[in-house]
Amino acid sequence: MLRRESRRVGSAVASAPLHSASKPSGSRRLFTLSDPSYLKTGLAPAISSKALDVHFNGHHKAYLNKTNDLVKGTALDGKPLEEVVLAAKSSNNTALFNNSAQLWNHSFFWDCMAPAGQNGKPSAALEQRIKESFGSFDDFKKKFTDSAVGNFGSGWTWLVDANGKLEIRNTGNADTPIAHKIKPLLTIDIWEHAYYVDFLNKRPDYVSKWWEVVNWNFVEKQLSGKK
Ligand code: MN3
Repeated sequence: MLRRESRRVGSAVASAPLHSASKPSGSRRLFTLSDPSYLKTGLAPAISSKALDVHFNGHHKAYLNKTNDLVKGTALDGKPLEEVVLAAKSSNNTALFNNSAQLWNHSFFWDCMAPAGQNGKPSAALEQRIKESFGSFDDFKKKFTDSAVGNFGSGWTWLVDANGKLEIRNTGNADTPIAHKIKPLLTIDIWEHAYYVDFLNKRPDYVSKWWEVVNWNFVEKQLSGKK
């Protein structure tokens, strides 16, 4: 979850999602992050605590700090993160887009996961939606996996709600569905930094294990619009 300074930032299992942004309440209006609830333990078998520490405290916080530096004193200071991402894109501010989008993407990504076995599988209602779009849940998993494994270079693979139809999309580098006004439901980070600590160059192994820690409750909440 992202909030401006002076507001507590929730965890991945708190009622408010990690990636939601709040308007500032104080005179200083920095984005802040709270630790994912599973930061200390990691997310076996997909992400060790060491890998998560590097990813969250190293990469994600670097995007946070850079975004705060870039918006400080500008017209975007104090705006919700989604607005910052869209404004950076429309003004071709590449540095701000890359950092703010990565800030958003990572917070969403942490929300998309929970310790293995906590959720297990999608609810019947969500599975039905997946079947309508992909034929079966297994077909969906295979298509999503193939997209993630085949996403060339650094980027993200997403399940999105594109005008009521569930689709799988790949984005490159920092690009994000919210920059295209498309609603993300689920994502996996396939930048090498997301899996190299645990799996070296074996992205397929990482993607395979990742399915065991998907937070289907969160995905369903995105689809229904409930927080
Ligand atoms: Mn990452």
